[in-house]
Amino acid sequence: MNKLDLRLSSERLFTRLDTLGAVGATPEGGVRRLALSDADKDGRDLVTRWMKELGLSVRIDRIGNIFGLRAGQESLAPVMTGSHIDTVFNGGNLDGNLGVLAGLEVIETLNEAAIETRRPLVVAVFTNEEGARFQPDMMGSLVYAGGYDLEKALNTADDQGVVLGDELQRIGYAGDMACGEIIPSAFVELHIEQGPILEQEGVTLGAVENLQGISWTEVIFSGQANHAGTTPMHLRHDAGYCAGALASFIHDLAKDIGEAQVATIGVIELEPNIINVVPGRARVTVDLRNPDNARLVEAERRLQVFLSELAQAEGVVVQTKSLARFDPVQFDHGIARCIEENARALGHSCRRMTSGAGHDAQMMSRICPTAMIFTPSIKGVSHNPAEATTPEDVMAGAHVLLHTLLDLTRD
Ligand code: HGY
Ligand code: MN
Ligand code: MN
Repeated sequence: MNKLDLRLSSERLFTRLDTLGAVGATPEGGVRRLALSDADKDGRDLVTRWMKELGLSVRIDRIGNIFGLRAGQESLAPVMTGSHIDTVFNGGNLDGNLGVLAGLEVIETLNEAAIETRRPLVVAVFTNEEGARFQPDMMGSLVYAGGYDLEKALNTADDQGVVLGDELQRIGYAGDMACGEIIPSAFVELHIEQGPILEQEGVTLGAVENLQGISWTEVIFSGQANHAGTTPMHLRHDAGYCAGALASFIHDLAKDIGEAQVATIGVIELEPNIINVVPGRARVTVDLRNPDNARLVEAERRLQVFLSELAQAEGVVVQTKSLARFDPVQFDHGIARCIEENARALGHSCRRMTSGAGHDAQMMSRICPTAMIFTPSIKGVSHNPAEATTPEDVMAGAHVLLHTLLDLTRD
């Protein structure tokens, strides 16, 4: 079969993307489907309905991961694709959704063409990839891959004290399948790049061969709330100042370590958060990433030294808690090459890439050969309602996914 003969339906794929994107739509044109929220439930219900309409048998595991299974001619370990449908607080419509819905479009196209595959195919929807509500991120795939204790995950509380396991029960996705029951022969995830490289270089697709290390830390500064007018500067124990000093420090730290090091203060919460009160307490989150683990460890070490010196100087108590720590990951070279070859056979430019973002694929690489396909992000923007990719690039990625999955089912 000539690869160009088998065509996915862009109309179906974009209709599904738009329909799912309307679930949890925000006034700013973004999407808010925080993990295990009502909107996430509605999104899950929609996707599982589509899976059943496509004749997939749907299984749900104990952390709420969803699997749509298409039988193969032989009962072998399946080839798996998929991603996530939970979002950040005001995210875009492609992050995660593209990987899940392109997987369903592949299934529908194979059904229409009455193509049976040697190996079964599975489309997965992993729970809580974003970690926006419950940490760590990539939680569902991490538990699935045996990297995180299921009970610990089920007992995780969000910042309102709501427990993950209770939410799974409430939305009806506390499944009975054991986590890790289906060990795929290979896992391939289609995802938007969420960065500027492909667009800047004018390259259509990325064959992702590795993914950087991630370190999430929660920092609590406990000082002394006091009057903003009567408290002399030398008598203050100002948690608000400490939060600001930390933000400035990690910005400079990233520049000092250089190259691929990135550092982000995503959350600063001050108490009592009143104009005329010196903050007595501050909660700050630090996101450090580097593809080189030794440099990431160095960044973490320097952060801790800075915090203890700051505590000393300002007379505040500092508590830190690791929210996530993942080493850099190498993907499967053979699958990355297969992605590249399919891209070129379909007439698309393609380059090897490192992923700056975390993905479910990084967890699945713990249990099976894994790689990713990236499509460009316009202006490199993501985790933002402005997140976008041209329809041509979306379809280029989806067709490379189709043929890469077909190749892998023949192995
Ligand atoms: O944090 C990440 O990189 C992913 O979007 N969860
Ligand atoms: Mn994602
Ligand atoms: Mn994301």
